[in-house]
Amino acid sequence: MIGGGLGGVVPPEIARTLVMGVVNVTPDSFSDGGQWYGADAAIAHGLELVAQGADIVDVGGESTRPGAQRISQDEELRRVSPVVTELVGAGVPVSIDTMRAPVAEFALNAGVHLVNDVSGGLADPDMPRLVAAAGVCYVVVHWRGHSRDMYTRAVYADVVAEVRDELSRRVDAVIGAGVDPGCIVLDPGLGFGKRPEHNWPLLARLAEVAQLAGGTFPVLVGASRKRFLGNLLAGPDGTPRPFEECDGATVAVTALAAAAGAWCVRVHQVPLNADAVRVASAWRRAAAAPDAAAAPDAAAAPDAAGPPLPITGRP
Ligand code: PMM
Repeated sequence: MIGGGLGGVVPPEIARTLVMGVVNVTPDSFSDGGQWYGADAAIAHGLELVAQGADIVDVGGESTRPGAQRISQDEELRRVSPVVTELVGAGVPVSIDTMRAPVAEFALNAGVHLVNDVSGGLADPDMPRLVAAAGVCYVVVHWRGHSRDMYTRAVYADVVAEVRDELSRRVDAVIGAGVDPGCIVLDPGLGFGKRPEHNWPLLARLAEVAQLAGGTFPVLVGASRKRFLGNLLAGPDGTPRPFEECDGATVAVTALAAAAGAWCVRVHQVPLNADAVRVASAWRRAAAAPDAAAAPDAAAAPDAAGPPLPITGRP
């Protein structure tokens, strides 16, 4: 199937990169910590993101910013449960951003459509079985350990080869736990145990990240407002650009990732990124069949450049 998929929640005729809007119900996330900390503010923000063009809303209660300490499971549940319940009840396609199976279980019972696990199933070994039983999509993120000391593990001789290899092992493990291969989405885990010099090659070689021994998988890109963008745009004295002034860079990454065939981009600021994926979609269609380019989000384009990355959802 071409298009968003997600069990039919995102209309299958959408043949472009999906936009996942972020709702961090946390006091301390990197770029929006504290902004949507209260349930009412978080719910209103989720609805606003959908109105702005988000296809999915990603709700998370635990910050994974570099150096972050873990919170308790009860606290995570307290933060996310009203937000997930309300947004699902309002008909919003929701993904739960958690490393904990009990939190994912609550969200699945509430009706979320996607589990986004930044540890790729490593933080909680019960997660893959739970996702398998629910039959939902599973975002398997490349991860080497918790945020409190993740930079100590940011050591790579060949980052693309190592991330692919480690993702392959996670994919084998989650399939072994019963997850349908057609429900797996890969994520290179930008910034998770990676420094700027590791993030850029992963972005530039997304098609290789997508192609593992077990097959070619949809890829999610989470570059939005991350520190490596601020570093790229640092001032003459080397001071990183503040995250709130990195939305232009995020949109540029979105356009390039979408043109390369990314399945989804996870972003904090939706409107401009939603525009960017439409631009990339027209670009891809024009490259494939010039006369088809004007049709909005119509037929899927074969890949404009490089090896194919599928824009496919849950079968
Ligand atoms: N990054 C963050 C949180 N969740 N999920 C996925 N799949 N990929 C990511 O890159 C990712 C994520 C951290 O970002 P934030 O705290 O600034 O929202």
